[in-house]
Amino acid sequence: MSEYTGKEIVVLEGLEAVRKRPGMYIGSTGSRGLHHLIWEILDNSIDEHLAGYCTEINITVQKDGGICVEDNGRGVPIDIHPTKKIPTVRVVYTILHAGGKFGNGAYKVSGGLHGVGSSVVNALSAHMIVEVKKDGLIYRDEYKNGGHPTIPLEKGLLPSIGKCAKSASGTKVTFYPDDEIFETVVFKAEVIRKKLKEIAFLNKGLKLNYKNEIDGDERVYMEKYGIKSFVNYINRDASVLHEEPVYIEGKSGDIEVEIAFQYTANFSEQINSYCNRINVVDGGTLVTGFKTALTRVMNQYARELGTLKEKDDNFDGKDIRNGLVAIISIKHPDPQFEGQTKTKLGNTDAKSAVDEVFSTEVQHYLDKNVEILKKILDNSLKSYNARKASDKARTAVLKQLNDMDTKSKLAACTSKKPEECEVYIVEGDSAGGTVKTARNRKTQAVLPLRGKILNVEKASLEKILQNHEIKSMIASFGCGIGEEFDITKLRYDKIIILTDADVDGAHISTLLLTFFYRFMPELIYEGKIYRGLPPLYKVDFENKKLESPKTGKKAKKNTKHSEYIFNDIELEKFRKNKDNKIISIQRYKGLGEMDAEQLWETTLNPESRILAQVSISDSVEADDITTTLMSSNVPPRREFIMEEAKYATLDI
Ligand code: TSJ
Repeated sequence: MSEYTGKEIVVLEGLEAVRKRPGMYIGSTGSRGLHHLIWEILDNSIDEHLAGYCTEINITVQKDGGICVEDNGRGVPIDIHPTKKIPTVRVVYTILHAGGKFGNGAYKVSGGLHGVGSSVVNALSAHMIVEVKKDGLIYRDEYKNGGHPTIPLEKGLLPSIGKCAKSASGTKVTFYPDDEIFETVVFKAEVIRKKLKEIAFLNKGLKLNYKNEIDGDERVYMEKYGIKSFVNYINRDASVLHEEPVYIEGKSGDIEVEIAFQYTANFSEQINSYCNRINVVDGGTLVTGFKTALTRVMNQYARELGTLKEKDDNFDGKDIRNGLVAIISIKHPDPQFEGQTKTKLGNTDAKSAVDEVFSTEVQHYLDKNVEILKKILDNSLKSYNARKASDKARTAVLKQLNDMDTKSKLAACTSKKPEECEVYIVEGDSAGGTVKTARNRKTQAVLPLRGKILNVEKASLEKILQNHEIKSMIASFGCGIGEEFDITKLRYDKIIILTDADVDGAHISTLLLTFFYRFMPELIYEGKIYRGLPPLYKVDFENKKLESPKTGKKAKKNTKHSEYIFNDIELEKFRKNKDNKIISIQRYKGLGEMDAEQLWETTLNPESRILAQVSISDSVEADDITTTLMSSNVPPRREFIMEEAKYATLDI
């Protein structure tokens, strides 16, 4: 113990500061902060990989609550630190801001703590052990209660605790988060797995061996094709214009550039960018370089191949990025992160490096893969034409809309108070007719649609705006579309889609929802869209236990009842109920089979109908990627969710 000098006490005061204000260093002392500890330790091994010395990392969630990270890099230096006069490894662990300041010219991951992570983790751990393998020997250092070393030094050096193969080297860290600091010290397997998947995508060829001793799970994360696989993963459910993502790599000066991209049939664009494996959420120079180069190269090709004629304007960048999914990953020796949240890359040399590498390499690639080039140009041309047509079409259509009311088949309601009005959009003229008879004329309007409605994902804007059904809807709602949309002008409190309960009906309602989502998304966000749920069955039955509809008393003998049933599960439950003696089951094939009275009772009457409100939710998959990976520049996968407002079947 005599070896501990006054200096070390000052050192530990540094770590004490971390323990006093943990939030300042790791964001929070909740679950998020807890997991941050692992990322901080892992970052060191990933740095070692980036420096070219580490190919494999083992990550173990231990039964005793510890986390063990072990790499096969060079091993943290154990020699005496030139100024601190203690082993470098102990400097790394006990001196705040000491991390990453040794070594030479390697790419530094500046994920949050700029290399100070290891001492912060130590400060917030009840117990931490580090083992270094180097030159045939194993060294061990150990700390307790927030960074207090327990192992006495010998002549300023760590004693070796054993031998290993001469060729072996690496660093192994085991730490136990301090439960006096953290609100929870329980690690979540799924959070760790997601992070490892992200790391694997961004570090092509790096092998991550994950082992969870608590649930017995063991996995290997390794992506041989790196960001190319990442693009495949993002597009796993999308319809793609070319099977293989395009992959480009190259170097400009000391900046390394890697880009993978693939076109989908979607109308959105998604560009994720990373600098030194850190997600640059707000893009910056590396994204600008990519966009500039892509636009220039594609316009050049479009002229050469005659996709654009002499009289035509150039493609807009947006035309070319329609449907694009791209990952840009660069390595930069001195990244400058800008903006309030430090999530935008500022280095101008990153822009020129990406531009240079991308434009050169993508041309090599596309010259050899002309069929992909043609698909991209064709896709850009569609967007270009739609854009040109839409400016004209939009003005023309909006002018027409004013006198549409009379021409459309809308059966308006008499009330003009939006808060009490609703409009039923009904599949087919005949069902529409019945709804018109059955409805409450004061508050319920009806808009019958003929046949299938246009798929707005597949049609040009010009075509969409000429479509009669779509024009009818725009005119009836009264709130415009797109940029001119104004929800305060909406004439109805509820827009209710009513289709047959069959495959065609489901298809029509999906097409309608897609139209709303693309052109009037606020209607969905504001909860204005509903689906009416017509019953599937009407069951006539007897049941002694039920009260008599007339007297309200329990019936002495079997009493006849009718019940509408809205789905097969309900029907099954009904059948299993031994008290029910079923007389007959009528299956409704469509709305048209009900008479006006039945339709009112089951589907229109606000007192007894069942509505499902449509909302939009991010669909989260069990093994999907974390928020860091799919961060704010990435539109999450969206899906329509119907929430049934009322489940009960109704007794009549
Ligand atoms: F820092 C730490 F303790 F958190 C930690 C560091 C944890 C883990 C799991 C691994 C590491 C780590 C550090 N792995 N590999 C390294 N490499 C170095 O620190 C190192 C080794 C040699 C040289 C050199 O210039 O010779 C330079 C460095 C940065």
